[in-house]
Amino acid sequence: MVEQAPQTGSSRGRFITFEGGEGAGKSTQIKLLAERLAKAGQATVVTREPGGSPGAEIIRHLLLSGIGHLIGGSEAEALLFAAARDDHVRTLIEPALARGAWVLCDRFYDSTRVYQGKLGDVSPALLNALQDVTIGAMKPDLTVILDIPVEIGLKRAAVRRGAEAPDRFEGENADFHRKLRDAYRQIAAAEPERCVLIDAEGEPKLVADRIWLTVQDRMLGWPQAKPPGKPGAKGRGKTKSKAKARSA
Ligand code: Z5A
Repeated sequence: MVEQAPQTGSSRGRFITFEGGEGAGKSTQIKLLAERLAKAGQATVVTREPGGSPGAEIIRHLLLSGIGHLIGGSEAEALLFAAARDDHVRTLIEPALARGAWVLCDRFYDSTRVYQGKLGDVSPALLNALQDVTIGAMKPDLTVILDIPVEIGLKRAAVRRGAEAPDRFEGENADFHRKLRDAYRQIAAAEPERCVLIDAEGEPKLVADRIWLTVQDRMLGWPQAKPPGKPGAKGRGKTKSKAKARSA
């Protein structure tokens, strides 16, 4: 966890989650958004799942080693992810939001829905029950889904990994990653109020500009300039602000 700026104000903070397939650039983009929010005077907490709190980081080691899957398949994994999330939400996310910080989280429950649900065949009933217990009504204010062709994402991840062995999830084949991408696109289409699908191809700064426009429009209530990466589209991106006040 990294706290980027001193706390200001007393209202409840904003909760943004980042999702996407392998190598989509979530960590890179969270860092860039945290820097921009800090410059805008917002206190931000950067965190991740699985992990983010001391207890959840211990469970992270088990999960990435593949032991959860080995003992009980996707259901056991879903239970372990839920245990980690429960600790993370209670000890880190809720307190940070309560003191008015923005929380930027690398993966959250959409990852469970996609990896353990869509790809692991864990039943919606179990997933819903786990979601009720771990997060209740505390849904993210915004979920940024980074969308990238599978081959590009896998190439990026391989470069970053270097000589290290792939973990339990990185070791899956290209077909798995294609289904993953489809599943995330379906979530984005089904929940447009909460989710935004962002084209994650291009230089990190360009992708960061795309995300920043959405954050300004949906959460800061600032008018948009022009959508980056679309020369000649000046002014087309102007929309009425959808900024919503989050109850304290
Ligand atoms: N999982 C699950 O199954 N169920 C759950 O409920 C949860 C998680 C919460 C956690 O892996 C695994 O747990 C995850 C799903 C599962 N498995 N997978 N795969 P993790 O935390 O170790 O890693 P990750 O979340 O998958 O992250 P990632 O995909 O490996 O990386 P990323 O954060 O999306 O990307 P990055 O680190 O920012 O960038 C990757 C490389 O690309 C790096 O070298 C960057 O410098 C480079 N990069 C980034 N952006 C760009 C651009 N724009 N151009 C060129 N190069 C770039």
